[in-house]
Amino acid sequence: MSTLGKPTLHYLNDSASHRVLWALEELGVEYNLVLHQRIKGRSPPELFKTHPLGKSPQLVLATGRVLIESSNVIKYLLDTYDTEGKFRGDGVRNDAIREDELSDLVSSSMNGIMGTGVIFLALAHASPFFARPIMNGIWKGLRSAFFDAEVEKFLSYLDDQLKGQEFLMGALPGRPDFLLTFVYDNFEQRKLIKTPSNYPLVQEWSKRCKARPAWQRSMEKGNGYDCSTLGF
Ligand SMILES: N[C@@H](CCC(=O)N[C@@H](CS)C(=O)NCC(=O)O)C(=O)O
Repeated sequence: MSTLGKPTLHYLNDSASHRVLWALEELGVEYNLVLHQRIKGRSPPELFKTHPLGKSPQLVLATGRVLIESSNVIKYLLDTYDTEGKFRGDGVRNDAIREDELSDLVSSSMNGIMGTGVIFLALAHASPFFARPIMNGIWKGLRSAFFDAEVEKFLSYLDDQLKGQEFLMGALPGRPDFLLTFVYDNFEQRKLIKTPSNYPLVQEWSKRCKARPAWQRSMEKGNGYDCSTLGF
């Protein structure tokens, strides 16, 4: 740790950066934390001083290099600090290919579906009152034609992947678990899952993540994590 220097996490309230904060706590990394507050749902100007995209999370290494994209940041943290591979699975079912595959599934495929839901909810919310019924009608149609079935497919798949193990990578949370929290919390808290009880193992998994002392420390250290708000 001392030879590397402390990395600095730029954390935005109610955002994907929470999963990096949780990972830092799980791994016992010494780090600096800079808390940013959304302005009208978006990043404040300070986040653009460290990276031109102004997104969060951003992890600034002691060398000054700035890492972005949660999956990339968490992979860096695991590669650097999980020297015994405790959070990388037992190597049998839970191997490196599974770690990449499930991480991509969560942060690309599922995140894309989640984004569609978030945009439609925001559009309905921002529409003038007379246009709202039309937007809500379009959203309802999209849900029954496509969205609900996609969510169902992904959550059923993950439920199956959790059979016989507590986390997606085994006995401890791994990269896909860190990533999934934000995506699942968005689906769940924004009421985008038609029948949450159809995925009992995912529901238990979510409770298990939040019961971990490292999760609780991350909640105390951050400046809020509520996915039901209408920010981007
Ligand atoms: N794919 C990126 C997403 C980063 C991202 O879009 N973060 C959002 C918060 S969830 C953000 O910074 N939003 C503020 C804005 O764009 O103004 C990741 O996984 O880290």
